[in-house]
Amino acid sequence: MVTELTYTENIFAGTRADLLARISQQLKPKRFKHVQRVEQTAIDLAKRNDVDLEKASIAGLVHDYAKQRPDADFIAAIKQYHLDPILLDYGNAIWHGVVGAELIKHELGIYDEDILNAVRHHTTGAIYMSPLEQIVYMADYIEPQRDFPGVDEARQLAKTDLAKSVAFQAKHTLQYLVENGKPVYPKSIDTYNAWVPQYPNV
Ligand code: DGI
Ligand code: FE
Ligand code: FE
Repeated sequence: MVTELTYTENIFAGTRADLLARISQQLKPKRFKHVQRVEQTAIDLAKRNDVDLEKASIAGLVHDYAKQRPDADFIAAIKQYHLDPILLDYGNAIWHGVVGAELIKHELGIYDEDILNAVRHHTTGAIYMSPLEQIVYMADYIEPQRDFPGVDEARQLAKTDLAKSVAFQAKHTLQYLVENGKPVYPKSIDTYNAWVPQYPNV
């Protein structure tokens, strides 16, 4: 069952349908469906963790807003908004969250810092993540179409112990990056150190 929240908090200047229309202009159909599944998963986790449902809905819907933007848009935004120039050494995988949050702020007029941080941190995690940030990080990882070894364990953990599930994702994603010889963004290592040793058996 799809939850279509009625927005009342004025976080976004429009209805949920208005927000969906803005996002659908940015994303191909497959990615647009993904963000709607992440929204629904985030709402479910928000209910379980007493987190604001409207924020979960908006954060889930916008988390990949910038995923299909050309590299030039991100490079321009890194310079225009004086973001850390180290970002220039990375690519879309890191930019669409960290830099995407600035595009969401300026293009969609969403200024809620908890939502913006949830977008900024949805790929790499962070040392500190609010409950909303943890929810978006996990919802993206476990939405119903995700299929990888361990996803069912991640889904179970996310429902019962959100912080422990964050540790699970941080550990397994770092393991995946190392095993595949991918560059590791330093903040991904910070996330690992901050979350995993508390749960050594995840
Ligand atoms: O945008 P999505 O595909 O929905 O999901 P995402 O934003 O969580 O991106 C997932 C990908 O990002 C996944 O293939 C792992 C990759 N990733 C996560 N941390 C890092 C990373 N890639 C690199 N190169 N470095 C990282 O630290
Ligand atoms: Fe993403
Ligand atoms: Fe995503």
